[in-house]
Amino acid sequence: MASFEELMGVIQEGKFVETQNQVRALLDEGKSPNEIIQKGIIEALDIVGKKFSEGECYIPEMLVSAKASQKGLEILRPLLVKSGFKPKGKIVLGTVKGDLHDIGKNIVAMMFEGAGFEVIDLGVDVTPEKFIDTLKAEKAHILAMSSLLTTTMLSMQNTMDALKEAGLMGKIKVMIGGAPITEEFARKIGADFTGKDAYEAVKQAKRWISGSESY
Ligand code: B1M
Repeated sequence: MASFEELMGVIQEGKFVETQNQVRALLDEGKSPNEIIQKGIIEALDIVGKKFSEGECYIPEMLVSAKASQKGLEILRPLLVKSGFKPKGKIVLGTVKGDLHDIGKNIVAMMFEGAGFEVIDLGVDVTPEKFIDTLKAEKAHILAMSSLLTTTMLSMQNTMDALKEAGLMGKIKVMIGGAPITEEFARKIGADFTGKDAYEAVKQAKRWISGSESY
């Protein structure tokens, strides 16, 4: 029988096949993709992160756990991303310059897509220039930036400065997120919203696009 504890265990051990087997088994038992992400994948990575802070594990271990999580997410992706309906709005998304963490960003991307948005995912280590060029070329509605490191939060500030210079400030909505991001920081750099998780991010994007909040 599968359990969230089992899934967390195999992610921490970096076992790819077992991770996928546990995810499949949990789905078979009726667990939702969201529940599996929250109670299995994110919890497991939190433990790995704590161990890393306390010197109980090192980067290679963190990396294989991240890879195992991605293997699990591969199975959940098609279930989260429905297709065949008209996109509600266009979102340019990426992890900011200097930052290579992409698991949270990928979950946010899947949830946006599942909610009917068209997502242009620029990947990781995205420069302000790349964000701005893509926003212009794609005539996007929302800029969504992710950062997991306190050091790369500055790249968000730099992207906001580039947005102002490009004359796009106020014309598109800006959402930022990632573990170190606070509402205070978002206000300080002039972002419109900070999503504490993927669910919050989608809820806010829907509000903007539906016009229920000024846009
Ligand atoms: Co890194 N790492 N890491 N790491 N890593 C953290 C972030 C850290 C907290 C670990 C720790 O010390 N406890 C720490 C940061 C400390 C700090 O800055 N305060 C850290 C460090 C220090 C580093 C390195 C500097 C280590 C080194 O080299 N010495 C290095 C930096 C590399 C770089 O980016 N330049 C590094 C490297 C790595 C790996 C490559 C090994 C790997 C990443 C692999 C990958 O992403 N492909 C890794 C991992 C796995 C982690 C931890 C363990 C897990 C991150 C994760 O994926 N969490 C992490 C510890 C932790 O977070 N507990 C840690 C799960 C994910 C679903 O959550 O991304 O927060 P998260 O996303 C959430 C929300 O934040 C939100 O929604 C998501 C889903 O609910 N969200 C948004 C995210 N983006 C959003 C955007 C939105 C809205 C919501 O709108 C746009």
